[in-house]
Amino acid sequence: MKTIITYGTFDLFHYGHVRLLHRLKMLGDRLIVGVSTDEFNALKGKAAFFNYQQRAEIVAACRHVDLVVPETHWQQKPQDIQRLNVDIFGMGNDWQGKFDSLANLCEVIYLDRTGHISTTEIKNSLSLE
Ligand code: C2G
Repeated sequence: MKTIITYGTFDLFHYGHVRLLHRLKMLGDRLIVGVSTDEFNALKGKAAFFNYQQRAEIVAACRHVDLVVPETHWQQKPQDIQRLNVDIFGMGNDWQGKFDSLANLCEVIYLDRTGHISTTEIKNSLSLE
């Protein structure tokens, strides 16, 4: 059983998120997603439209996702990797290199972001209407 983990806010869930989760799931058998809590988002300087419960519900409904866990702080990743027997940690490449320190615990990979879509772009285009 090969387990992959990724983390994020996943606000206004869109096809860029789906394509990342789909590609990650194709690398193994079980995909776990750490969804950032509202408190952690505040630490990241992000204000999500949907709250944690709503975002977690949406991500959990994605057919590529097997388990959702809360992401409450930056330093939880090593414990999650060990506790959940993770084989691969994956993120979009806007995070390229940022989590290489986890390579002593599992494989670390960065996948290309999907172009021309982001939560910020969605919000901006809606505010122009
Ligand atoms: N993503 C993507 N393509 C996009 C938009 C996002 O591949 N067009 C990926 C990002 O690279 C990230 C994931 O989708 O890996 C979630 O993106 P965000 O919700 O913006 O997450 P972020 O704020 O980057 O939080 O500890 C890690 C952080 O919680 C990541």
